[in-house]
Amino acid sequence: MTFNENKNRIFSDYEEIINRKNSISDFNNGIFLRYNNPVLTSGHIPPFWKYDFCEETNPYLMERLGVNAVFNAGAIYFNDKYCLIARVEGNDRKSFFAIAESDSPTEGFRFRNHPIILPDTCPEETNVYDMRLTLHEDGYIYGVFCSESKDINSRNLSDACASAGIVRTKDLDNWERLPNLITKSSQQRNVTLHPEFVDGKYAFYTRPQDGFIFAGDGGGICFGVCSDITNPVIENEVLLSERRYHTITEEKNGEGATVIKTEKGYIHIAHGVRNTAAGLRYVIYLYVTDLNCNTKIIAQPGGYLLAPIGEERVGDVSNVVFTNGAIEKDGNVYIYYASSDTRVHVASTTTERLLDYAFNTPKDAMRSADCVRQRNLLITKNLKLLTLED
Ligand code: M1P
Repeated sequence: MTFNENKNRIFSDYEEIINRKNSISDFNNGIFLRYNNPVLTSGHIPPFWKYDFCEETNPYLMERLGVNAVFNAGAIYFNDKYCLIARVEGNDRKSFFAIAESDSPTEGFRFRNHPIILPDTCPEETNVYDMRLTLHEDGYIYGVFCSESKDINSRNLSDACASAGIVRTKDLDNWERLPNLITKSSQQRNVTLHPEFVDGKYAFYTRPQDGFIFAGDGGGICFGVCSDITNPVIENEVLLSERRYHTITEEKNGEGATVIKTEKGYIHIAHGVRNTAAGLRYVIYLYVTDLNCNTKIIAQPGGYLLAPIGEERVGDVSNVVFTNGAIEKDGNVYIYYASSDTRVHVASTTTERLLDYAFNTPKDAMRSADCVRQRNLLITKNLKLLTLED
């Protein structure tokens, strides 16, 4: 194959991926729909981000800067487009942010020509990832993300520090960097900004943690406020969605997409983590908070909303589903979730279905004996309805 033939092949393979139609999969639990293709993969990365297309300097047409994975995308509907700000991870393990947009919520996402240039204000910052996008009532779109640096107090090469970086924009082109969030916890990840002022203050969902990987004494997802977003300090974090023994949040949890406001409460789509002999397992769960009291949970179905299945279970960090972005438009909800730190999928549903799920799914009964009682109530009711013999 000549250089030019090879180049044409690379671009036509890329266009085929971008223009691939998506279709609803056979999965059906009444709560949400899954789609057959991921909406973003490393194949969606423009070839000119990876190859040097100059025949003189790259006669073998090699990838010079490969991309390993595209995952954990923040999401927003902006200027009539569904916009995803994905975590793009190079072969060198460093992540950066890039915007992919489409007229459709479920297919056709194309990255803009350049990744986002974040103001480089923290010399110690080594890696950035997992941006949550919030259109705040102050008029800005905020991006809150994990800013990671080496733990200089530890001799262990793998010890790192996570904190919450904050940027804001009005056009998704020009980004202003604010100082990292300060809380009493030594580390923070999965921090998400609430879209409205609460008592005149900016409000955040946080996830305090003692160490980089494990939450330690961090009890779960917390809520805290700060008066000045340009000097963001949270003095007091109130525990909101707690980790509990022998549940899907036993090891840790974290706020996901920015909350969706409904007439019945704020819908939160978060992740929960348990430990297993095969490593950590990440699932997505849902809870609802009171419109008049941000620290009061008014619905929390037992168990998970969405867990990894099929190819979702395999990737760089297997057995993981993770969301940091959802878009609600005209009552339809698109949950963008990544699988196994490798690719981004979409699940579609409606606010009506999510509220039905939230308020009518039994709570976690917490003990096997109570769970079987709970299930038997359902079975007995159904046997009568289905006129089956008991
Ligand atoms: O590897 C799974 C996820 O692990 C982290 O999430 P958490 O802080 O809850 O453990 C994040 O690094 C996330 O990016 C990643 O997908």
